[in-house]
Amino acid sequence: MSGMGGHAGMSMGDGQQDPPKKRRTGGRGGSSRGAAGPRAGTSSGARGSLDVADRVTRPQLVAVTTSSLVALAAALVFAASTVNLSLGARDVGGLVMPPGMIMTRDTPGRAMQDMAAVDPRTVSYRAPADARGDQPLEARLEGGVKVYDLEASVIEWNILPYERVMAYAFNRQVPGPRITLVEGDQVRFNVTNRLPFPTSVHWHGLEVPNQMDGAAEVTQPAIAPGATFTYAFQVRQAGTFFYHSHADVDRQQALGLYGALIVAPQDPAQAPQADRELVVQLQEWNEREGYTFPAMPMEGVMPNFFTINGKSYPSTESVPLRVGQRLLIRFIGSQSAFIHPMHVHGGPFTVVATDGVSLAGSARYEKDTLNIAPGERYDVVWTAREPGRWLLHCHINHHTTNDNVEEAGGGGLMLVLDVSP
Ligand SMILES: [Cu+2]
Repeated sequence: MSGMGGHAGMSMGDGQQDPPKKRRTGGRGGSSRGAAGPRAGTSSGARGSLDVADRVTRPQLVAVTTSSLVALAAALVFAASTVNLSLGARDVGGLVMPPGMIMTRDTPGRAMQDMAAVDPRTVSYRAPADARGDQPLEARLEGGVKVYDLEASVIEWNILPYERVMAYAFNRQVPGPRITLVEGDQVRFNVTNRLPFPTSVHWHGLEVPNQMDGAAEVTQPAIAPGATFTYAFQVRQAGTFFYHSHADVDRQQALGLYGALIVAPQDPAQAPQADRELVVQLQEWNEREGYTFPAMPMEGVMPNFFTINGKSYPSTESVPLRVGQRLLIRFIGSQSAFIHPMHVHGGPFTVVATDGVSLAGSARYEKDTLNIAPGERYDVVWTAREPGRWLLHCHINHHTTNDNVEEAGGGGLMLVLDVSP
């Protein structure tokens, strides 16, 4: 168009006088059309006809507006029928969801927060690769009361030398430290919350005053980040118990907020007779692409790692025994989601207590496989009959693999009872 305008200007202007210069002048005229245009009648005539062509008619305007509105409405209807328009960045901003997880359009933001990966930015401590959980925690005596300090935080934890998870942990270990008490003890637990969200602690199986029961939003407000709550009570039972988070529990306990609480009877003769003890605390893990997700029933996502006392076989502890020795095994259903039929090779064991209640002699029974459901505890006594490496393992065979792979004869929920002659 500018070329045409330039030529039109040239023919009416200086064209006749000097043809050789015409191109140059015309060139300039074309580039400064604003000045040349108004003087050139033909040029302004051409513009007038263009304006007429550009003029929008009312039917055109109506047609374009209507089709735009229809397209906008269709897009909204399509979006509303395929995605959840009620979710906002405030609900899901920064969340990493498990790969393969099935999410429908009515999955609420709160549910997504519950199932999302541990945020790596919240990790405040990286445990040494060979660190062990379930370490004894010593009490501080204050006026006859046994005082314990528990602190919850987000840590990195090795379940295998090559497999590091992000965990929620008491006192920077998975499981949390072992509390050993005697029936009748007065105890005080100062629980400090170093997690970036509220938590609480429940004393599973213990008879405590209701306000000490630790059920967040039911018996107490959850402990805010940075705050400390003190639980104080007298221990009136003896047996195998455990403690665990009771706030957002399907996420927090599944990610490691639990620990053993063993209470010895006042009369040692009432304790199960054994030469050695083994505490077995179970846990499932969802570890995918470097992210740790809480192990809970999620559509499309199953746990792929399993631990006894915070380690997967072959990193689980081996238990040295001699032929004839009796091993007291305290199974604790500290896992969150699945049932584990725990089996011991080399002969049956005797169940001597269930859920912290000692069984009378006539009620004791023999088993070699025991279903350990979440929350349950079983005390069993196993006698080493023959020398050798005897396995203790879950009999859901997938639970004795590490990310579906067997190494050194198994994985996950498995350990060796190493009996020498
Ligand atoms: Cu299992």
